[in-house]
Amino acid sequence: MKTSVVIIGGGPSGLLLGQLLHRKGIDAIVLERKTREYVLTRIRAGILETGLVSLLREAGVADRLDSEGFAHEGTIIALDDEEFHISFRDLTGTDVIVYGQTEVTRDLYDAREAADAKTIFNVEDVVINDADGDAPFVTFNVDGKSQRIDCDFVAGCDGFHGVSRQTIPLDVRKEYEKVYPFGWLGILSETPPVNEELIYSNSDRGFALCSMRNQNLSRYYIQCSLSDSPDDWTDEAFWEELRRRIPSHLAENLVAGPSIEKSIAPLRSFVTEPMRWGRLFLCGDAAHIVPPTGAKGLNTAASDVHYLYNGLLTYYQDGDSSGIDSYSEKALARVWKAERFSWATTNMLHRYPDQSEFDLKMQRAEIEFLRTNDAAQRAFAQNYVGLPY
Ligand code: FAS
Ligand code: PHB
Repeated sequence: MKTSVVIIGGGPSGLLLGQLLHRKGIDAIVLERKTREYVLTRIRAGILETGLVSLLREAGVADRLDSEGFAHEGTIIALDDEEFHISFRDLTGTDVIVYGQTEVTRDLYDAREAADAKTIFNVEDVVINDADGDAPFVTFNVDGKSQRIDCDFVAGCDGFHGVSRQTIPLDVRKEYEKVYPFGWLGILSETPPVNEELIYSNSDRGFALCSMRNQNLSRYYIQCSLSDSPDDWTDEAFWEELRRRIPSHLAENLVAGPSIEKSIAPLRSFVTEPMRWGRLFLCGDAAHIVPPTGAKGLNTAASDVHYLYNGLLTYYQDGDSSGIDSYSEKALARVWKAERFSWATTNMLHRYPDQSEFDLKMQRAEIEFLRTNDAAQRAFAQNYVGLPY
C-alpha cells in the first residue's frame, strides 16, 4: 500500500488530522490498535475550547456539536464552603463548549466512514521505519498477516502508550515529567448536573469537580489516593464524599444515581521534545500529557493538529516545507503554556499528602487573590478558554 500520510492512532488527534487532510484531497490511512467500538467506550474530556470547535467546523464534523453542545460562559471555584464565579465571557469575550470527547470521536469516525477514507483496526506490532530518511514506511500485522504502507510522512497520534514517541531515538528526544501523588476517581451518572456550570472545589478533604455532558448526564470527579481502585468505592461512598467536598448549599442540589462508568485516571505532566524527527510528527498525547484540571488534554491535541495540518497543506499545495519545519517549535510553544496552566490549577486546587501549614496558606492566598483580582481572573479565563493558536 502507499499513501501520503500514515496516521498512527484512531483517537481524536488522528481522526481530526485525517479528516482535515481528506477535505483537501490529501490521502491518509489511519491505523488503530483497537476497534471503533472500543475507542468509543472511553470517557474522557468534556470541555472544548473555541479553537477546537472551529477546527471541527473546518473539518465538516460539527453539525451535532452545534445542535447538542452547549456554551458555558464561566465556572465556579470553591474553597471549603465558599465559592466565586469567573466569567469567561466578560473577561475574554468567549465561552467554552460542553460536548464529550466520546461524541467528538464518534462524529469523526462517522465522517471518515462516510468519506470512505481508509482506517485499519486491530493493528498489531506497528513499526515506523526510516522516519529519518526520505522514504518512510510503516509495517504492522493485522489478522495475522504482515502489511507495509509506504508514505511521505507519519503522524504519531497514538497516545501516551503508543509506539511513535518511542521511535525517536533516546539521544534525540528529551522528556520532562511530573507525576502527581494522587489520581481522579471519575463517575458518569444519568442524573441532572448539580449546577448549571462546572464547580472546581478545593476542600479540606481534597479536590472535587462537578461537570456534565448534558442536562441528564453528569460527570463528577474526586481526588483519590493512587492506591485506590474503582472497586474500593461504592456509588454511595462516592456521593457521600462528593457532597462533603463542595459548598453545602450546592451539595443540597446534588442528585445521586447509579454510576454508568467509574474509573481512576492518574495525573501527570509530561512533554517530549522535539515533536518531530525526520518525517515523523508527534501529535496529542503521544507527545504530551497534562493533569485534566485545566481541561487542556484534548484541546492541546487540537492545536497540534492545527499546526501539522496547515504545515502539510502548504507542503502539498505549494511545495513549501516551512510549516512542517516549524511544527515542533510552534506546537511546543503552546504545549508548554497549557502544561503551566494545568500544573498551576492542579497545585491550587488539590490537597497534597505532605502539604505543610505554610503550603496550605499559600494555596488559600492564591485562591483569595484569584477571587479578588481582575487581572488574575482574566489570566485564568484566557488560559481556560484557550490561548491563541
Ligand atoms: P488518545 O490516547 O485519545 O488516542 C490514541 C489512539 O491511538 C487510541 O485510540 C489508541 O488505541 C491508539 N493506539 C495506541 N497505540 C497504538 C499503536 N501502537 N498502533 C495503533 N494505534 C495505537 N483530557 C481532558 O481535557 N479532560 C479530561 O477529563 C480527560 N480525562 C482523561 C482520562 C484518561 C483516563 C485519559 C487517559 C486521558 C484523559 N484526558 C482528558 C486527556 C485525553 O482527553 C487526551 O488528551 C486525548 O484523548 C488525546 O487524544 P489523542 O492524542 O488522540 O490520544
Ligand atoms: C470533564 O467534563 O470530563 C472535565 C471537565 C473539566 C475538566 C476535566 C474534565 O477540567
